[in-house]
Amino acid sequence: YVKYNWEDPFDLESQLTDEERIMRDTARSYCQDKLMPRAVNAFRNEQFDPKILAEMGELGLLGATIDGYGCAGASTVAYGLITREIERVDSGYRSAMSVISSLVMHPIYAYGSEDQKQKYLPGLAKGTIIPSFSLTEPNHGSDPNSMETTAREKGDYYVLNGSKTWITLAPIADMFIIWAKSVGEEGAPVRGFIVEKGTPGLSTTKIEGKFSLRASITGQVMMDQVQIPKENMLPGAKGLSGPFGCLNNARFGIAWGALGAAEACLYAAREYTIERKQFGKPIAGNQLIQKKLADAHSEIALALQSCLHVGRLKEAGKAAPQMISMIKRNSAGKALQIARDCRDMLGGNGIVDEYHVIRHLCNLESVNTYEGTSDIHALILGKSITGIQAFY
Ligand code: TGC
Ligand code: FAD
Repeated sequence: YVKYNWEDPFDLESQLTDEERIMRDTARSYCQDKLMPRAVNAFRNEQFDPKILAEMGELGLLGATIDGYGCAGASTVAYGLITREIERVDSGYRSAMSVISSLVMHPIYAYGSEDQKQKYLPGLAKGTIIPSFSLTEPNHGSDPNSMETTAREKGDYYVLNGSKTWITLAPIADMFIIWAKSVGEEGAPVRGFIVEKGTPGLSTTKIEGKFSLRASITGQVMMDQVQIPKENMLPGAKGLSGPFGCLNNARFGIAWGALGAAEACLYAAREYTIERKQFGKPIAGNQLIQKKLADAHSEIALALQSCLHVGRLKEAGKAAPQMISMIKRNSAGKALQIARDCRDMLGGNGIVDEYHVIRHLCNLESVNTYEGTSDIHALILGKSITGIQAFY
C-alpha cells in the first residue's frame, strides 16, 4: 500500500496535466499572497475592489478556457481548479470571476458576432471591463422563463424595458448582458443583449444589508425605454438554452469552488482542534471531533473526484447538464454543512471573522441558493429520474 496523504486522499494531483498544475499553482499563490490578506476587511466593510479583476486578468485567470482574444486557452478542469483556489479565500471573489468568465465572456464567445468578440473579450480578459449577467428578476428567480423584461425591435434599434435584481457587479458594471423576451419575434424567444453603462434609461442600485457575499457587490438593474443598436443582440442565442448554456459553465465552476471554501474550513478546524485543549487534552483527541473531521474530509474528497470526472466528460463533449446540477448541488450543500460543523468545532471563536469559518459559512448560504437553488437542482434530477416535471 502507499502512504495515505490526508491532504490529497485520492491523489487528485496525479490526475491533472502539467498545464493544469501550473495554472492551479499560479492561482493558489495569487489567492493566498494577494487576496487572502484583503478578505476579512472586504467582507467586514462590504468592499469590492475592482483592482482585483485586473490582477486576475494579468495572470490569465479570467475567461481562462477561451482560445484567443487574450485568453489562456486552458482546460475545463483548469477552470475548476482556479475557482477552487479563489473560493478557498472568499466566495465573493469567485463570484466575480464566475460572472466574468462563464456568464459574460462565454456567451460573447459562444453566441456573439466577431465584432462583439473583438470589442469586448480582450478587455474582459484583462479585467479592465467590468461586466454583469442579468437574468433574475424581482418576480422571477427560479423560473426565468416567466421573465417580464422585453426587447422590441424598432428600425435599427432594440428598445428594452423591465428590471433585474440580484445582479452581481451591476452597480459598478461597464456593460450588462441582459436577457429579455424578444416580443416582435414569433413565440417571443429569450435573447441576450449587450447594454453599455451610460445608455439613457438604464440605471442601477446597490442591494444593501447582505449578510453573505459581502466582498461581492450586488444590485438591481432598471431599464426604461433603453435603446440599443441592433448589432448589440447576441446572434447565436435564441431561447432559454442561451442563458442556461452559460449557467452550465458557471455551475460547474461553483461545484469546484464551494469545495475550496469547505477545504479552508476543514483546515481551520483541524488546526484549531489540535491546538485547543479542554479537559487536559487537545479537543482533536476526542472521537466526536475526529468523526466530524473525517466526515468533512471524506465528503470533500468524494466531491472533488466527481468534479474532476464531470470536467473530463465536459472536455470530451460528453457531459449532460444534469451531471452539473448534481455536482453543483452536492458541493454547495455539503460545503455549507461542513462550514457549519467546522464553525461548531471552533466554539465561540468560530463566530469571529479572524478565523474565517463564519465568513465562509455566511457566503455558502448564497452559493447554495444562486445558480439554481439546491431544491431546483433536485427537481432537475427528479425530472430525469421519473420523466415527470415537478416545477409547476
Ligand atoms: P425547460 O423547459 O426545462 O427548458 C427550456 C429550454 O432550455 C433548455 N435547457 C437547457 N439548455 C442548456 N443547459 C441547460 N442546463 C438547460 N436546461 C434547460 C431546454 O432544453 C429548453 O430548450 P428548448 O430549445 O427546447 O426551448 O425550462 P423550465 O422553464 O422548465 O426551467 C426549469 C428550471 C427550473 C430547470 C430552470 O428554469 C432553472 O434552472 N432555474 C434556476 C434559475 C437559475 O439558475 N438562475 C441563475 C441566475 S444567474 C446567477 O445566479 C449568477 S450568481 C453569480 C455567480 O455565479 O457567482
Ligand atoms: P425563488 O425562486 O423565489 O425561490 C425561493 C424558494 O422557493 C427556494 O427555496 C426555492 O428552492 C423554492 N422554490 C422555487 N420554485 C420551486 C418549485 N417549483 N418547487 C419547490 N421549491 C421551489 N442572478 C442573476 O441573474 N445574475 C447574477 O449575477 C446573480 N447574482 C446573485 C448574487 C447573489 C448574492 C444572490 C443571492 C443571488 C444572485 N442571483 C443572480 C440570483 C439567483 O440566481 C436567485 O436568487 C436564485 O436563482 C433563486 O431565485 P429567487 O431568489 O427568486 O428565489
